[in-house]
Amino acid sequence: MLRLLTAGESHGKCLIGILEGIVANLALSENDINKDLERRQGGYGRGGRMKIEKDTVSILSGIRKGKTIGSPIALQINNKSTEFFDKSVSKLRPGHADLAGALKYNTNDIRNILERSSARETAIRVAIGAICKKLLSQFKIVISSRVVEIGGESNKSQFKNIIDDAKAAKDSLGGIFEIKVVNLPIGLGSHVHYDRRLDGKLAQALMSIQAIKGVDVGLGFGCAKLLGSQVHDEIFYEKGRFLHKTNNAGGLEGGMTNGEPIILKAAMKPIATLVKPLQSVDFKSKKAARAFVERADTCAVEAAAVIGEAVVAYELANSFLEKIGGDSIEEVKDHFYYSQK
Ligand code: EPS
Repeated sequence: MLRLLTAGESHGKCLIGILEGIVANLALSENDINKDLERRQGGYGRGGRMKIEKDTVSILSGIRKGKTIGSPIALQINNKSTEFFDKSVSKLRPGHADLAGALKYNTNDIRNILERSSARETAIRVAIGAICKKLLSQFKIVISSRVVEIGGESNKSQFKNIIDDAKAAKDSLGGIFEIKVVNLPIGLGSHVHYDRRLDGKLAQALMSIQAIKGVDVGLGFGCAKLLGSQVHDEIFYEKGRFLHKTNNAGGLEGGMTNGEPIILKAAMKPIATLVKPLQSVDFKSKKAARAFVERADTCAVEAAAVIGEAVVAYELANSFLEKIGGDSIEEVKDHFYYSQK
């Protein structure tokens, strides 16, 4: 079983992650992680911050001679942009954690809230996810993502144009991304108790990404419009194995993997910091004010897709280790091949 804790503020010194429960003897380098960190920083529509940061990870513990040793893996990503950390903020930003966070944590300084609620935190979750992907790749399990829609537009050739238009209007855009996972064994997760259902865990993981407002599994909301005969995937037995020829269930039935690819979609709201700020209130004076703005991305759906891969990787690695078990990669492989006979 895996455990994970992250710490760090957007403009503080660094982001920290500790991943506990990764088996011993898994080959792992900083480069395995840096590839995904670079992908997360990309995508058309990012703002000035991504020109400042060049995220690379330091592995502080858990690795010797290029392999995991079974102990907790501690990771660090340094922030370059730390210049705002001591500057106070009082103008609430609609769509952010600012209002509820300031009331809840009893502060007049919105920066106490915005620093941790920022999506900057996802850099360390992507680093953790890269380790989980490396583990899953030993079993040919591959996680990929694609952007499906930006601002309601699904024609990929138009993405750049509509992002340019939103930027020119000092506005922002959201969209939809899809996560696909192939080669999963049957039976990860369980139907026996609500908190063991894998679809629920994956939905929570995706919803935990900043700005995600909806998650679909397979046909998702589309199921509700159709007849049962149009939705449920018929079962076949061919060449010694059970299979489905359609995948409306998105690879998950009864809270368990059913052997087909997992297909998940997540809807991201437009970036909440607007360069042309919305009407709001100054938290200290209670007077009407325009929302606070320092810097902002126009659109970050491509980055969110990479983050989606990472949070799904963590949940799947956890469910995989729970089912297959073992303390070293050799032991997990033995258990896995035995379980697949
Ligand atoms: C974010 C605001 C922006 C984004 C940031 C998330 O940062 P800044 O205020 O420093 O310009 O760039 O995302 C990242 C730093 C990142 O690494 O993805 C926010 O308010 O959530």
